[in-house]
Amino acid sequence: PTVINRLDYTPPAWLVPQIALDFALSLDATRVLSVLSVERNPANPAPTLRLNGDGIAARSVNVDGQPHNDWRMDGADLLIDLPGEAHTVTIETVVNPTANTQLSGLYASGGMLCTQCEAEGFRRITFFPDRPDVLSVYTVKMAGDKQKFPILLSNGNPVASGEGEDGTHWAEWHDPWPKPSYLFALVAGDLVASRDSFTTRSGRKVDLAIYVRAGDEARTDHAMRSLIASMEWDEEVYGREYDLDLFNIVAVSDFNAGAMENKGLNVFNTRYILADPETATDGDYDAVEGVVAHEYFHNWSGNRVTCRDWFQLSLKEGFTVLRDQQFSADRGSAPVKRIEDVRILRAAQFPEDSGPLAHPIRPDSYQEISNFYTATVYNKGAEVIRMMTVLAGPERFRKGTDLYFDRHDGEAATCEDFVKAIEDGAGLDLTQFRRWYQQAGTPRVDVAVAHAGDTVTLTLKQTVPPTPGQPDKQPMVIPLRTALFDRATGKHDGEHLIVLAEAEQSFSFSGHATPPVLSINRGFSAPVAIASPVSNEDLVFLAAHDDDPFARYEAMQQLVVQHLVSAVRGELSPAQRDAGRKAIGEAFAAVLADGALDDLMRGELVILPGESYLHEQLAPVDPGKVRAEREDLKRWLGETLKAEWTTLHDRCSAVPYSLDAAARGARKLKTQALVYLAPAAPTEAARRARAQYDAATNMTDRQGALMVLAGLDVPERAVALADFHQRFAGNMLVIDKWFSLQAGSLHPDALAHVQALAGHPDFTLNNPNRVRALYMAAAANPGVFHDASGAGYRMIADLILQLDPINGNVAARFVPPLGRWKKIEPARAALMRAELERIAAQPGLSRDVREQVSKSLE
Ligand code: BAL
Ligand code: ZN
Repeated sequence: PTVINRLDYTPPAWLVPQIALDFALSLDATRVLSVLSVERNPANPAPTLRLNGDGIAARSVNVDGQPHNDWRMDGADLLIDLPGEAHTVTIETVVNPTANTQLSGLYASGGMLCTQCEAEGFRRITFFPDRPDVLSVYTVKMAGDKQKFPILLSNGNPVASGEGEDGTHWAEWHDPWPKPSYLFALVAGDLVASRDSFTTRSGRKVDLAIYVRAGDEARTDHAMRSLIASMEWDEEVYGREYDLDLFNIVAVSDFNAGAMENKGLNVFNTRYILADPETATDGDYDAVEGVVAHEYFHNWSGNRVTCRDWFQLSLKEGFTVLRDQQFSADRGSAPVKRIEDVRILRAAQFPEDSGPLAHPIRPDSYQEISNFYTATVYNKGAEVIRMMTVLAGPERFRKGTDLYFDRHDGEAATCEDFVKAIEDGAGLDLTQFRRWYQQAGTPRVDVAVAHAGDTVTLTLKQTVPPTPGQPDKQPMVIPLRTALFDRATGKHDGEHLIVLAEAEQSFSFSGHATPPVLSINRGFSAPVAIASPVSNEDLVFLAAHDDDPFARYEAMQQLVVQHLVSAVRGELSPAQRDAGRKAIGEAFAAVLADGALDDLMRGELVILPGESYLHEQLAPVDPGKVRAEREDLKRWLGETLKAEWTTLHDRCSAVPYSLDAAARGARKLKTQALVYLAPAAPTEAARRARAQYDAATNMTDRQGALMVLAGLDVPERAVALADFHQRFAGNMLVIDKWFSLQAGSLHPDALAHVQALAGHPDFTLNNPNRVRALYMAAAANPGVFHDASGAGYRMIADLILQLDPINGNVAARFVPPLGRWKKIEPARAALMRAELERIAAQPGLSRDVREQVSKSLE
């Protein structure tokens, strides 16, 4: 396989300051005429113009207006040797959008045409130096059937339009901002717009439009409000103003990812645009707000300052994830947002960091860049920049980002450029900190606490585990917000920022006559795993008293993790099991009774650690035992606190629907109560769930009730599932929920349900949302995936093989769950490995799947 290495970067030999594209649109044969103004790049004197291609053929090549035959192919790329300094190169290609099931490049979705070019889709449309360091001013003309494609959109501003012959029309767009090809977009289809406007702080009126299919426009209000709020927030918090007279969003049902930040023309998965109370949960509302903000924020962190090469992906993604997290924290409950973000990191990124596909946030090599749109590059990337905010404080960090935007506006920059700008602007020395960009693996910090006289000494030892290609690691810079609580008063004497920079380091604090209770990594100030021997008693204390909400949550998690890990390992005597449960029960009861807590936060505190996070604490893992112990604890909590859960369910059921925090908190807790009652009192839980389902005025309540019913072997289950399917027939996003709830359920026959659902008339491999709804939920459900027979592994391997020729990008996303075999107990591990070998033996795999599978077998 061809491996691309970060250190092999060379500048392009030719630049393309201008490109004019002309599209004759058709669903199955779109003709693309591309006129490139090319100029020699003084940074690289090579004579050859390399135009990348992928699955396309040049119908004609002209240079400076003359037919040109002196070109050659190098694999899929078209090469032309050019003398002199500047030329005009014209190339004609024809593409078939309907046949493009990969959904990369120009493709058809339900009769409309749209594009997805990041990372390397533009080369599937026309030949071009398809690399992010070639920035061009685009002029795009498109013509097509007026009935089929009444709306014609591209980046920038519309400059001309008119009628053609035979029922056709045309439009021309011009984007004044030079951009790389991955930010190009074109949309043509029968769409309706919801419109609004925003006036920037310097007085530019920006017309906003969200284009959707007719009938969906009533579900765009939340996305529009989120867009306006994002535009305001970026001005206030980062001083970033929008730079065009219009901002368009298009929602499309067939989409590989969540959304795409094309300049002035964001293209979104419908999932992150459409929301109304009846069809979208509170979580869906938050996701819409977060993704709309994320794509909007890319206008500066990504578009105005873009990436030099794809190894720098975290430059725009890590930073933009941080920005969207900060925005959502400001819009709602900051503590709850932080907990959710850490939960995602632990569930998705920690396993990446400890598996065969581990890579630094700035990878050193890749075979297929699509495989590096990962939780590491995105979420750990955000955590790394968040640590800079902890080290610098908000004002100094802002000086750093101002300098970054000033210095690199209009450029294709590197992660190093970002770090240097923060260093210079914020006045930090990040020399050693840069290791976060180089070293993969989640650092582990072992904490020992000693008390003598009135002094407490913390001895911290860090270990960065070996990862593929990186056997030896250097110490990282780890900022840990820390507090020492006095047991008697329940208070601490102020927070300390400890910066651990050596392999082992001690920190002393005086003024503690008695041994205090340690609260460390408050707010999750560093993306590390803390190993600290805290007694159950102290964890119960912190869960009740810590003034840092994240630390409170963390104490609850640690209490449960310690117990479940020991239980799974068979280390608990009956007396220890009782004592562990008693401590957990006490902490839960205190949380349920604490009048000072809001319900949103209460809802977080009573969520048990997820199975994937528990798996990370165990090696090798027996997923069956983890499931059994976790469910048994849930049942015990359901029984022990039955009166509390039923009272809670009654109280929360009386709160009317609104989007305010109190009502959202009530909805969250209402379903949590059912989650605990379900294993303890299934008949009672099913009755309550059915009542919640029937009385639901909104999707949060309805989905929550259905989730609980889907996991129970009760008569209400089939009735509610059938009702849901019939009630929402035709609404693709809601039918996705119907698939996913069944695939993710705790029902003992969930695997058989998934196998049957694969044959359901509503199932298709051609729609990524539908594939993910069924199979990603199944792969994330240990009860299905890790079925001891190996049938879950076989099902996912079969899916990968079937999906790969249709959509290699989406197929490759299913490899990592199988790739975790080394962490799993030997019998299952052998079955997982055998499935990976079966996939590897298949000829003609996509580069995406081939890379993931071969790395997973190493
Ligand atoms: N750039 C790909 C989609 C996103 O991260 O916004
Ligand atoms: Zn992004």
